[in-house]
Amino acid sequence: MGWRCWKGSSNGGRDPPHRPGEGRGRYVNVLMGCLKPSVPGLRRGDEGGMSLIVFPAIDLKGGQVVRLAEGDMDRATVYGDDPAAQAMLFADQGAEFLHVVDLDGAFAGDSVNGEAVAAIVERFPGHVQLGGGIRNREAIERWFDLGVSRVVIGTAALENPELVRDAARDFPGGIVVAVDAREGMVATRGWADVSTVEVIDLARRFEDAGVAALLFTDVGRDGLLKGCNIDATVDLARAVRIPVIASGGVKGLADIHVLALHTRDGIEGVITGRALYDGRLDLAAALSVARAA
Ligand code: AMZ
Repeated sequence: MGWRCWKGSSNGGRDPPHRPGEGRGRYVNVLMGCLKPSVPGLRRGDEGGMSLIVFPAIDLKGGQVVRLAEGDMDRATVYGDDPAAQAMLFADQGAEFLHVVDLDGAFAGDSVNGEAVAAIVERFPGHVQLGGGIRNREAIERWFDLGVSRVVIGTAALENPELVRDAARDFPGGIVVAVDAREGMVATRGWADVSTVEVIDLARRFEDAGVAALLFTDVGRDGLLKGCNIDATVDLARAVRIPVIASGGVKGLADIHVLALHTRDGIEGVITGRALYDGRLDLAAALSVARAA
């Protein structure tokens, strides 16, 4: 099999995404620990895994590491031109998981920063979660083949839900659905389009599909350091049985701390970008707070 998400081999067949032996046990444990109490036989915390996953973010635009404000490509701050080096910096600070977005890809509907993604996957010793422009089966399989651990699907989740359902069935643990919200409504195509579908409705469509997680981003806060929209994130997590990853607006350690207190509600992780790059949030401290809660 060419794919490399973590379902499929040991313990009922899960095997590592791409680096044999590295981190796989922890990731599987974390994921198992994130299943909510309503899932029979697998109660969160049974394995002792209550940590919030902190995903440092690397957003790619034109091969560079950037942060946008509210997803606007014209409001990009460039933080570097060596994405793989940035990934290694995060690894050096203790990151085991990375969230990578191909921003050009999200707008174009196909991979644009593939070379940079490949370089990151090649050098980052942990697990890479990738989104942006992944809209068909071929793209999904290509990224798993390359060593990506989880793929994030946003636009296609709204426009082609069968793609997500089939992939979630075939690559258990490997598919994350992005629910990007502009004032509660689902935004797609680089957040340039806003649909008439409410976030919660989109989330519920995948309730029984076997997706690994929902990635909830409050677009109106993204890159603005306003603080994460904890209430909306927790509401979503409580409304579905799928683990939820919080994103958008994280400004400091307090966000991490509060989200970590909500792991029992189904919050699996948090994505943070600008706060790290601007030096407002220390990654090692965030990882430590996330583990301690
Ligand atoms: O910042 C943006 N304009 C943006 C962004 N960060 N647009 C899309 N995305 C991210 C989503 C998700 O992770 O949060 O890209 C992914 C979805 O891409 P797609 O191509 O599947 O809709």
